[in-house]
Amino acid sequence: MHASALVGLLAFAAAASAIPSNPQQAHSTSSIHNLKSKIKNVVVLCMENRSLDNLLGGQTIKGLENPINNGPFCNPYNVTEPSQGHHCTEARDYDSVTDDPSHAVTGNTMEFYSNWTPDNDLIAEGKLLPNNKGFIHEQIHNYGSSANKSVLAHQVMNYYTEDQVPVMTSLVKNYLTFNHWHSDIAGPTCPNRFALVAGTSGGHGKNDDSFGTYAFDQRSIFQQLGETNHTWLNYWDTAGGTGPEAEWFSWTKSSNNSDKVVPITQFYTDAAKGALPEFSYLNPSCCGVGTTSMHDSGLISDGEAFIKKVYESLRSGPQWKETLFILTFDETGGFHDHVPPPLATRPDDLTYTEKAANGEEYTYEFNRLGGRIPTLLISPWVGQGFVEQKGTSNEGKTVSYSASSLLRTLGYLWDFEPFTPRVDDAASFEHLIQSSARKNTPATLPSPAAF
Ligand SMILES: *[C@@H]1O[C@H](CO)[C@@H](O)[C@H](O)[C@H]1NC(C)=O
Ligand SMILES: *[C@@H]1O[C@H](CO)[C@@H](O)[C@H](O)[C@H]1NC(C)=O
Ligand SMILES: *[C@@H]1O[C@H](CO)[C@@H](O)[C@H](O)[C@H]1NC(C)=O
Ligand SMILES: *[C@@H]1O[C@H](CO)[C@@H](O)[C@H](O)[C@H]1NC(C)=O
Ligand SMILES: *[C@H]1O[C@H](CO)[C@@H](O)[C@H](O)[C@H]1NC(C)=O
Repeated sequence: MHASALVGLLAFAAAASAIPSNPQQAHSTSSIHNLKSKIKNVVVLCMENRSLDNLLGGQTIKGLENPINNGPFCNPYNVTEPSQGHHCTEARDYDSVTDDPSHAVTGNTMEFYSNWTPDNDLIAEGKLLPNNKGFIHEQIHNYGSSANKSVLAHQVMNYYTEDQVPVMTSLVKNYLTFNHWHSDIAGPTCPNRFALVAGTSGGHGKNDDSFGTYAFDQRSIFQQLGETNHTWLNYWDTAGGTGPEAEWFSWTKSSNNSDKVVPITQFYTDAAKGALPEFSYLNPSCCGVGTTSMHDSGLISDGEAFIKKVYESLRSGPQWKETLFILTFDETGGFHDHVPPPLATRPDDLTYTEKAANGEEYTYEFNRLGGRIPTLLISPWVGQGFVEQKGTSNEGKTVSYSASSLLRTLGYLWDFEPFTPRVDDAASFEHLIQSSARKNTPATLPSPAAF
């Protein structure tokens, strides 16, 4: 065993509040075999725009690094003028925030580096590290002329308490939560959703007009499964707002698979009948009052109601005992998280350039991840109340998980090679599947709390 793998294993054992009965090694023949023998259906639900410290900041479970366990964490109002005051993470957040924090590439860059246009060479050499101190500054820059600065600081720094998000709290206590899962792209929604299903955003750094038009010729998980006779459906909320990702790829249209994009109402009936495909990809609705993604101006409690409905449909359906439900988010939405995003392997040689708020051009080289996002594994085959720390790359390096970890792991389940170098170097998580099924998974989740 590699020394680094041993260290990883020790850290893993020390951090765990409940150790799974078979803590196997990632990327090993035995863990892959175990995954393939237990899991027949994978369900992925990608919600919108919440950081780990924001949504799970009040979860008291051991091993989760967040404001209630390790904070408070503070940001200045102004990164160059500390005398203008600061705000530290506090319990209790809003059910809905109307001043949508920036999650553009350069907005994210300010949030992480206190600078819209940092020196990329220093970043790549590891000489310039992010400190996650620019969240309030960016919010005040965008909204400070018309809004109360103290309110703006609360919006990006505060966190949800366990009783504000009872559905998430129950899932954290009953299933497996990643402590170090980052979005793949330090930018907004669509590039992150692209990377989640294709291992790259194809050089896209903003939600441009090419999304939704079958424009991309990158290989997606949909094409991969379709060409190898695995079944899939992209269930989407026809109210719209996110995805449906399958409609972003030229293959879906040219291979006549557009009919695999179906309304989310069919998900509930398929789950009840035991007719879910091997891969179900779910799109919540976005953005605004009455939508389900948790994207701000939509209610957190409406997002919780949606997650509860998806969970209970799976839990009461005949396929539950072979199902792995992965609940994740696209990106942090500009909400504070205190863990600096690490560097990561570039997926390809593409770059993305945009004009920053200081008037300068900034080029993002896709060589670093975005902030931490909540990601949970939900299945009778995962540990109860388990917090996973960092993972292991195929070469035995200890690395943070990211959206690419999904494709790395699905490649083991359904026999395909990593789509990009980023996916190749990602930590997989098939070793978190246990060898025996739990019998104590809750049939229902608590009701969401509107506030
Ligand atoms: C920060 O302070 C500087 C210097 O006073 C000022 O020019 C800048 O506009 C301030 N930025 C924000 C976001 O308040
Ligand atoms: C801003 O909001 C805070 C509450 O967070 C309040 O105490 C303060 O009076 C407000 N300031 C102004 C100028 O309205
Ligand atoms: C998929 O199924 C088709 C039709 O039955 C068959 O011709 C093809 O060889 C199969 N492909 C794979 C990769 O199994
Ligand atoms: C897709 O459907 C069209 C129209 O029915 C047909 O002409 C074409 O051959 C189909 N393509 C594939 C890849 O099956
Ligand atoms: C969140 O999602 C919206 C809608 O897709 C998108 O416009 C935005 O860039 C994302 N990020 C934030 C911080 O809202």
